Amino acid sequence: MIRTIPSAVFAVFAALATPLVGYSEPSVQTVLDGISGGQINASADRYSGGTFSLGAGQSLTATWIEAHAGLAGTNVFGIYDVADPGSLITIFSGIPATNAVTLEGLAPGEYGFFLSVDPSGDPYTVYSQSQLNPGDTTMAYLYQGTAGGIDLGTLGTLGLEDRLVAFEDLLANVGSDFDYNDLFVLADVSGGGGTGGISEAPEPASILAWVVVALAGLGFAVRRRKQLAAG
Ligand SMILES: [Ca+2]
Ligand SMILES: [Ca+2]
Repeated sequence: MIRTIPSAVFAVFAALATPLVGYSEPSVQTVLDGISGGQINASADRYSGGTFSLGAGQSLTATWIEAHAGLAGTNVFGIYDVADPGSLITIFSGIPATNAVTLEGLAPGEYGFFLSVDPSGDPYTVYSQSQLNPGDTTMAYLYQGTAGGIDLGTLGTLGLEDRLVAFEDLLANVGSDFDYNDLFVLADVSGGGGTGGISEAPEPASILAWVVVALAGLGFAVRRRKQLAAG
């Protein structure tokens, strides 16, 4: 199923995605304030890396929020099975035309986020599990929601099982500024048997069974959250 993103919403993201030369980049806190209305503290609430869980029958809707990086146009974002970090599932390549993508049919288990970066013809991939990065460097801040859910407006609701991811794209050896505002993505876990996606044990299963079943608009994502909250 393909849904059309409401034009007004798309216009907002298109504006955010426009490269601006010489502008002053917003801090992680500024971005989070814009997303959550001040409900998330960039420092106190953050996890320095981490993962998320998918239970049986649960789906993941990833929403590309904004990026503040010179390489935003070529950075590749996705997820990987913690049991097999070499197997990457690409979700967004560069600045996507469609901001929200839903993945269904993923094997239950523990997943991490990756960002593939090519700063100078020497590409690399960094992971939300810091121990997978050179020098165990934290390259992603993760923000978890609450049982009641943090209202993120048009983006939906950040529940316990969901993650808001803030990536740093550059490693130290290529001149990183470690501002962690290079890409923001909301990972919204929904559906399934109401396990919350938290307690499922990691499973060494193949992730080959996944399929992209929908390119969902933001309205769709919001409805999914409301259904989950109601259920
Ligand atoms: Ca940046
Ligand atoms: Ca950066």
